[in-house]
Amino acid sequence: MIEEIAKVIQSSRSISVLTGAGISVNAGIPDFRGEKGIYTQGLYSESVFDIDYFLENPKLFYDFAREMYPVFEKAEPTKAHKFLAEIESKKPVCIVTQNIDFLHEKAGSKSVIHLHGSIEHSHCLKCGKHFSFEELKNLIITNDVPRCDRCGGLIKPDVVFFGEPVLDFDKAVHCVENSEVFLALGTSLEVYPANTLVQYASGKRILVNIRKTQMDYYFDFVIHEDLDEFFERLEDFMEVSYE
Ligand code: CNA
Repeated sequence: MIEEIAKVIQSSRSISVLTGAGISVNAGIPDFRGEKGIYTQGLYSESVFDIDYFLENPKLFYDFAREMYPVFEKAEPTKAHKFLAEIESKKPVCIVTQNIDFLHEKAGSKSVIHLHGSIEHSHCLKCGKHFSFEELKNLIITNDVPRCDRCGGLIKPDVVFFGEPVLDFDKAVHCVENSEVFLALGTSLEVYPANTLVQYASGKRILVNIRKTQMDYYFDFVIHEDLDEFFERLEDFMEVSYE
């Protein structure tokens, strides 16, 4: 099957990709629902990422952020991230990511839609003042809940919490509808509306996820494997190296 996938990717004129937390697990960032995921291990509950809960009790989210920001900062792109960046230098590739890290950009990808926002920026909910990743990271080291130095308002990272609308969904649909191949990588396909993008794909659909998902049957090719191992193997069937 992998030989066929290599051919499909190689001969396509354009590719769209939906990535999920699984693509960053080998970079040291835990996912939600995987084997060692944040939910699976019971480390944090879904309410940490719920907007109503955050507005009432932001401390819980910031306890999580205090632990995770240094991990996000240190993380380096995986083989899978690098593969996608490299292939974009050869043909149009648009990435729709559910991830809030910036590993696609760190790997060199240019066309990235962050459906769920990113932790790169934050802003004050009262006066709108902008804070960089670095500024917020420093603020959360010394404060339980970081407050705006201009007006005292609550600062919120520009990530989409449960209960908030996703960003750029129209752009994501356009990108998926207009590509010849659709890849879904490292996602449980349980989060709406990102999981509905599968249905917009008109060309070949390829899923690589270490575990079975509830949407496997939508795909022409399904591989249950670690992503980096998959791309390592795929490379043997492609004409170029993606290191
Ligand atoms: P998810 O529901 O946690 O699913 C991740 C999937 O990846 C699971 O099915 C795993 O089995 C699979 N997986 C884990 N490791 C690998 C691997 N090495 N190779 C292949 N597959 C693997 O995450 P989704 O992205 O589907 O759900 C969307 C949520 C997760 C979004 O709201 C994200 O913001 C959120 N999230 C993002 C990050 C990040 O930015 N890196 C981290 C954790 C959660």
